[in-house]
Amino acid sequence: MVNRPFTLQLLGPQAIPSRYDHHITRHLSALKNQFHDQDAYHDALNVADMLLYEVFEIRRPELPGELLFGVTVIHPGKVGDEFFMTKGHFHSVLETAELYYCLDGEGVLVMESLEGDWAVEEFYSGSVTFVPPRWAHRSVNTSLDGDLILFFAYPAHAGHDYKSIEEHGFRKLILDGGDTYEIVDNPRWLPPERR
Ligand code: M6P
Ligand code: ZN
Repeated sequence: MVNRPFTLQLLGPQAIPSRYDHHITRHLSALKNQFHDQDAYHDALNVADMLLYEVFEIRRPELPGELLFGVTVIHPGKVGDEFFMTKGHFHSVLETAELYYCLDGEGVLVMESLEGDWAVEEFYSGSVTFVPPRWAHRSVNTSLDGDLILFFAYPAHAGHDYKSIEEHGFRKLILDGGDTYEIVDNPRWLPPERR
């Protein structure tokens, strides 16, 4: 990799970077056991393995001091009454933070610490959200009208740890409450000391 400064442009309505190294697409099948209405999940999956979100990543060496960054586009939609969302993860290197800059759309970042503390912060065009080290994070598009478009950056050696979220989900679910979204308890979640 050539170690020279560079500039990118975020092009088009989805702010796709003018150059990226990795295009990750996540479909419904990648979020097994995550949506609380499992009947709605399997019904939807029987119709089509829909594209929920995509990540355009600018790759850098996965070394301390480097940054990984890019744009995530979460498409609008629901499974049952639960909005489309990312899988969510802890960082494998727990002592690493992450930064999000919302380019367009409406949504929330659901977070929780290893100790079970939780937070929900709103995304809106121009908002910047800081994820502290040791907090898992999941982005949710709470609008049914358009994409949620997020620029992100985090230390390149952080890595993704999906295991505990795949098993227990997040402590809080984000559901469509009609006029607005609702934050409700996830019945499948277990406090860390009971796992
Ligand atoms: C953010 C970043 C990426 C991540 C993406 C999708 O934009 O945190 O590193 O890959 O969201 O989230 P997930 O990996 O949980 O599917
Ligand atoms: Zn992350």
